[in-house]
Amino acid sequence: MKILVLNGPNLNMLGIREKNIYGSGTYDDLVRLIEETAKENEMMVKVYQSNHEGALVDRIQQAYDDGTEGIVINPAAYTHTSVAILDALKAVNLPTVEVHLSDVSQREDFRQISYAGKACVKTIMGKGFLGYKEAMLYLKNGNEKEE
Ligand code: CA2
Repeated sequence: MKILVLNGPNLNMLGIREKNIYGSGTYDDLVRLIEETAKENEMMVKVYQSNHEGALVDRIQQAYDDGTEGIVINPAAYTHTSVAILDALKAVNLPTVEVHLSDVSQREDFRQISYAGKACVKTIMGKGFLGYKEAMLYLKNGNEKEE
């Protein structure tokens, strides 16, 4: 299975600040976990991070015709603002899992809306880096691993 993992703005700063919220692992540590998970589960993965909304939209559109079979996305702050990312996810119509490192449901009011989440088959939050692993396994196996 070929999947795309997308990360939005500031996630490249992981492990540098706000460790109390996002943990002490760096972005490189996260990419390593994603690549190891892919290898262990015979998946092909591309990982992409951008601080730019349009670049994320472009990468989602690219997934439409490059053989991608599923998307894991943490749109970061664009989660709560971006109709463009929502529309791109709807346009490509690939199974997509939304991941958040923190439990956004317990945070500020402005984080309570997720536009991207409206196009996702599942949302995983508050599990740190392991949320990405769970999302990848969900795309591969569906609910099977969750019981
Ligand atoms: O919990 C998540 O994964 C979030 O998507 C992270 C976003 C936030 O805007 C969402 O509401 C929830 C922020 C990512 C910023 O990451 C930083 C990493 C290090 C230092 C500062 C920010």
